[in-house]
Amino acid sequence: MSEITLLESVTAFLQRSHGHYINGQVVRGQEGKIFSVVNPASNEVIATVNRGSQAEANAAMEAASTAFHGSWAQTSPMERGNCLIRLADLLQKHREELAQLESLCSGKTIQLSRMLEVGASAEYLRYFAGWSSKISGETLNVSLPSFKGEQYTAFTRREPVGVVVGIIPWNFSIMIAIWKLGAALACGCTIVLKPSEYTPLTMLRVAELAKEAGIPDGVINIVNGSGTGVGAELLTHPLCAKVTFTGSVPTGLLIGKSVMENGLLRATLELGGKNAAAFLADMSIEKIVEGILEAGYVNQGQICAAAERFYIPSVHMDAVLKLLSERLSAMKIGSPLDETTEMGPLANKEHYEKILSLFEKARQEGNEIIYGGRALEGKGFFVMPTVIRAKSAEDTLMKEETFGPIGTFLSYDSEEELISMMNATPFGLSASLWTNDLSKAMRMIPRIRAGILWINMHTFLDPAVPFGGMKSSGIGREFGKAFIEHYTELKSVMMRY
Ligand code: TXE
Repeated sequence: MSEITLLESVTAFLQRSHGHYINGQVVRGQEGKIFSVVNPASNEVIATVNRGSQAEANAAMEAASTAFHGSWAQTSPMERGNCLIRLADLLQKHREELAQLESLCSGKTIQLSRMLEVGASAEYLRYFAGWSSKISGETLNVSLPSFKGEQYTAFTRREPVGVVVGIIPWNFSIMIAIWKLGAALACGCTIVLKPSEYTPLTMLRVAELAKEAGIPDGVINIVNGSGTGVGAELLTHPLCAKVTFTGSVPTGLLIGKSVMENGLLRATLELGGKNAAAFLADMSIEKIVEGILEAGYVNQGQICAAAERFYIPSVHMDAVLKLLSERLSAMKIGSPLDETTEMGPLANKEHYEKILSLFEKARQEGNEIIYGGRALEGKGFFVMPTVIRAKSAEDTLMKEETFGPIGTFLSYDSEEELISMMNATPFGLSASLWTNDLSKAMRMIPRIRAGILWINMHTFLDPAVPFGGMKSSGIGREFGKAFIEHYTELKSVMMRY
């Protein structure tokens, strides 16, 4: 194992006493209320962070509201975009520092942290920056006749919703926060972000870079602490105009209920699922296995759009499971700070315990564990990448989101059977279909219920392509121009003359 050397700036940052970032200032918070950040590769505490309460939630919401009505409202759309571009430049300049911090907190391999948490985040910011100067309403023709010969005209305006609260999960703590922040700021909103209590550090550093990028104080605020504590304070705060959340389905349902009860607040909810990847019989065994590795095992399977249900033609099943097991056994599992590592630990102890209990459940239900299905020895939260052959579509592992490196497999014989199995779930975030027969794919596309459907690819997100769930996988869309609708209010103006 050869680990990269930590930068001095990373070691120094970890040693600081951390809290929040409010109105352009580092805020330590109240004494004695701290929680620990644990490195999941070693199970060691690497930093402590202040637990926010009502006082910090209030201060952040007030700062965001003052900036929304003041400095940010006075910033032209072009300059708003320039701010995001300068922040993108600074993310890239500090790429290694941010990537190392993120890998230490989340167990993500350093290569993925560099590429997605920092590299892709910078690209998302540049994409949103372009939109900031292109958000506008329409001029409309009034349709009804006038009574006395007077004239009418009408137009629409897109106005920013106001202060946005963003609740962030631990799986991509920079990139998902940047999705929310970029969309909000491009539309003229300000934001208060609450990172996951497992990964509270990196956005504190990004907020400092935002100040350096010239983003006015109060436009971006970070409050740390628990979801049910400070998270709930933010959601129910009278100055909150919109909530944007990415995370688990149960928490999403709670948040959805809370925003409705708090005066029909606007909400974007991007929740999990039980995404399907289906391979048609014309694919070679080699191509099927490459597709499965892409769809199910990147970042230890901790990607909301990753596939967890795999449907394989009966004739190919045994050969696919054999080759997949061989590929997984060759995968390098180890320290996230080793550049050659392909798979790191699970992100936190609670998640690790949940995955171990799901292995147990699969055994109890008589599923066949073809490969893996156990923890790896050592202090960190490592498990083996796992291949499970289900008995039926009713098995727990075919129905419940694991969010881990577990592929569960079922075979099928006809396309009708395949489509009905793919759709037999309350969720609908993503799906993929793999075939060389594109006319067959085109006929199947309208029948598959998922917010994003990939053909011959999986988990590839792009800022230009809308992303969000159907059914219980969420409400609203991120990216494309679809995001604008969710961060602005549409105001119609009619005039008689
Ligand atoms: O997620 P939560 P957790 C899945 C994954 C994992 C499980 C639990 O299977 O094992 O969810 O993880 C905040 N009001 N996913 O507990 O609860 C919380 O502080 C306001 C899937 O970490 O969804 C954190 O900032 N906020 C997933 C954020 O919500 C609340 C990504 C996410 O936490 C809150 C992560 C409340 N009442 C986990 N309760 C995906 N699909 O992307 C919690 N939070």
